[in-house]
Amino acid sequence: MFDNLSARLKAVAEQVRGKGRLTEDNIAGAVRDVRRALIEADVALPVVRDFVARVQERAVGAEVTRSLNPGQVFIKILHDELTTTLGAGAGGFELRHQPPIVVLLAGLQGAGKTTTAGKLALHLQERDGRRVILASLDTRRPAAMLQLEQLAGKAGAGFHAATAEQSPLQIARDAVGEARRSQADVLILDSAGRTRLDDELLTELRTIHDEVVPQETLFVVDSMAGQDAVNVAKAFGDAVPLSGVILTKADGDARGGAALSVKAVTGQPILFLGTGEELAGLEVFHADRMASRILGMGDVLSLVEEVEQKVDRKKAEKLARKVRKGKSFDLEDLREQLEQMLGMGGIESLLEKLPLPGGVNPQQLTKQVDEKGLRRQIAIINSMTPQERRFPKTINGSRKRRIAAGAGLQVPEVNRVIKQHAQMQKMMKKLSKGGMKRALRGMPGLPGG
Ligand SMILES: Nc1nc2c(ncn2[C@@H]2O[C@H](COP(=O)(O)OP(=O)(O)OP(=O)(O)O)[C@@H](O)[C@H]2O)c(=O)[nH]1
Ligand SMILES: [Mg+2]
Repeated sequence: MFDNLSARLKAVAEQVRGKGRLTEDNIAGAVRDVRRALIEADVALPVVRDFVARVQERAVGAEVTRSLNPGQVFIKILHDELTTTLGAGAGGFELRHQPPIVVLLAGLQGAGKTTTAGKLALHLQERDGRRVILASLDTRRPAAMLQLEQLAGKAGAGFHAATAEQSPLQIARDAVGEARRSQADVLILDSAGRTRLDDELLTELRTIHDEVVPQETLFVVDSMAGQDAVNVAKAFGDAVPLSGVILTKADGDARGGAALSVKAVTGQPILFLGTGEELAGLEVFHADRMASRILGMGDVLSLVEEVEQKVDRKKAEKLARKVRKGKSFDLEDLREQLEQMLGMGGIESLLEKLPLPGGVNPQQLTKQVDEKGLRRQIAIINSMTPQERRFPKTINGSRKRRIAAGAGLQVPEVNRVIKQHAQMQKMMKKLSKGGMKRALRGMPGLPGG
């Protein structure tokens, strides 16, 4: 998401940075480029108008022209305004209400409600240690209940069983009863979607809402919806009081129009981003971090959090201890590191959060890191005996041929793994003398990078 907008805004920022002084003339040019970039990103027109007016006002004001470094000030203004437009404040939601907290998900058909219900359940259980029950109010699509039940199983959450003969209202009522009886912390209600916005859907939603009075009514919207999201959001917001937005499919190549428009229209912040089809594909949304990412300033905070979540902390600490004690880093350790890199999945999503220099495209970088390569290296290490992994020096020519054959690869690839390991071992030795502990905490060595 935001790839194109990001490239355009970075280019504007670059231009402004190049100017020794800002005049009203070149500010006007930059502001015009910003407007064009937003329109191309399919941001709703009123939002574009507001945004540009605020940037213009601040840029021609003393803020920029009198400062020593106008380029940086201009970027800061863009950053501030992007943050405001995306909805300042931290994402996620409050869990301070009296349990069971009822969360109602609403949105168009295919927006990602059911998937998001599963993701939220996993998130709440794993990150916040809450006990979650899922219930499907979708009595129209035959497979809908089964879909949610399976996701509940994967997420390790409870599931409220119902039948398609019951009314959505009845199911919602029963589910609240079950959540109370079983002392669940959170009940997530997944509602039915519709291809077109119709009154029947909205009336049903309002009835359910009025009956169960959820603490959170979240509008789930596909980021590909662009500024169309505005009309849909309005209609849903008129029917029920929304308390937040979840933007799905942010991993796709959406231009970002929905993300930048939806806060202005609903008045409610984006709380989470859906970033993939799997249950782990959910990120807490932070407007300021996203603004930094768009402007190429990197989102190092999110990166650190992601790595911390995905890396097996115990293993990382074990390795840190081992290296600290001066024990050698063997091929078993290398394999663990490679496996963790694979486990992090979507290396692209990590790269996107790094402050890469202008013109560097995370997608291209990802191609160079290729996961197949990682898998091949792991296969080679798997093909070794435990003894060989512990003492790589014993691996002679005939052993190399055996290892290569075992992995279905060539000897030069075995050599590469052994050489890479030797280099890492050297680096680890150096580190073990210096401030090793901090370097390794929560961060796997990135071999071969
Ligand atoms: N890439 C990607 N795909 C997603 C994401 N969220 C949902 N999907 C996919 O979008 C499709 C629709 O998702 P559902 O969760 O069934 O959508 P829904 O809103 O429940 O649909 P209805 O119940 O039919 O209204 C599925 O193929 C999901 O895998 C996401 O964040 N990223
Ligand atoms: Mg669904």
